[in-house]
Amino acid sequence: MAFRWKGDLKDHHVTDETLWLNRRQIIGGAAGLGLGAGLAGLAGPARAAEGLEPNSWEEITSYNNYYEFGTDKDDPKAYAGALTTNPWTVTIDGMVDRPGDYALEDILSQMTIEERIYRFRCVEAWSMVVPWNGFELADLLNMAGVQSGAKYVAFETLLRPEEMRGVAYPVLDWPYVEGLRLDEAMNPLTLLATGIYGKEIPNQNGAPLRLVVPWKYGFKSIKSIVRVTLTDSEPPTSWNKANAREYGFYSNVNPQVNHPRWSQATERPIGGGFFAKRQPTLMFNGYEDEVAAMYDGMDLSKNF
Ligand SMILES: Nc1nc2c(c(=O)[nH]1)N[C@H]1C(S)=C(S)[C@@H](COP(=O)(O)O)O[C@H]1N2
Ligand SMILES: [Mo]
Repeated sequence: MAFRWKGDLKDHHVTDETLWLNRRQIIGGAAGLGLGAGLAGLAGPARAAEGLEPNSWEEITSYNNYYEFGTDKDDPKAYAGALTTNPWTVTIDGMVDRPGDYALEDILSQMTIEERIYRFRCVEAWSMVVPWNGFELADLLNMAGVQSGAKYVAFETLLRPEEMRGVAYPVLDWPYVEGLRLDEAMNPLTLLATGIYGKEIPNQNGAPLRLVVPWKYGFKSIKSIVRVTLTDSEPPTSWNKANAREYGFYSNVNPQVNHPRWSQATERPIGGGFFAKRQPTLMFNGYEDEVAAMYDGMDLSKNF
């Protein structure tokens, strides 16, 4: 297998800048939450490359940003266990043919769960490599039937103060909201994750359903999604509302466009220790071949 169940960036810095996407079909259908048993006998990768070494389970699940549970990196692991994720309903509304409140199990029964090993780059200039399990957002949108006038997709995180100790503080304007342009949402890289390392996604990582947009800064990858709305106008996004000068709608990873308060040219790989060698940040986080065409003709320093 190209995939190794080991993550140790101390020994394996990511050097392969070529196409690395490991896209194996794992299993589809309602059994999607019980992924562990499905990992043998996978279909061959549609596109694969060596070189991306996933972080460990421990690293991925104990160094998190999920402000609904607190703003320290270890708060989500400590407090997100309070969140009830079953039953879970996702409302799909706006410009779709089949709006409604969809039970997550009904959604999963129609989706194909795959494994995707993606780079993950936070705007704070740290990074990981995560072996996600999930399905393409495009498949969910096609299930609901996107109407012709729709141009954007808006997402909303659950807001349940009795289970989310962090929302007592007005750090952000709750609920957490995010958005994508429709072509970004339909891009085959854009994933709705339900698992990590073949296990159910932990609460601190956004259970039971979180977005993963690997060429954008991590804050676009909204967690614990309860609403998906198709619209014809650019939706508000939490970090842009909090500080529009620092966080734009697009938030594509770009080593040439610095954050007003720090450089985005390099990043600190998690797992290498605090004094680990920084590594260069890649244009579109290494996914330039797959996504650059969507931004042809756009000034990326203005549309940051
Ligand atoms: N609802 C919600 N989604 C969120 C966040 C958050 O605070 N609340 N933090 C974002 C940020 S800044 C990052 S870097 C990633 C972190 O994902 P991880 O904890 O799985 O690494 O989640 C994103 N999604
Ligand atoms: Mo982030």
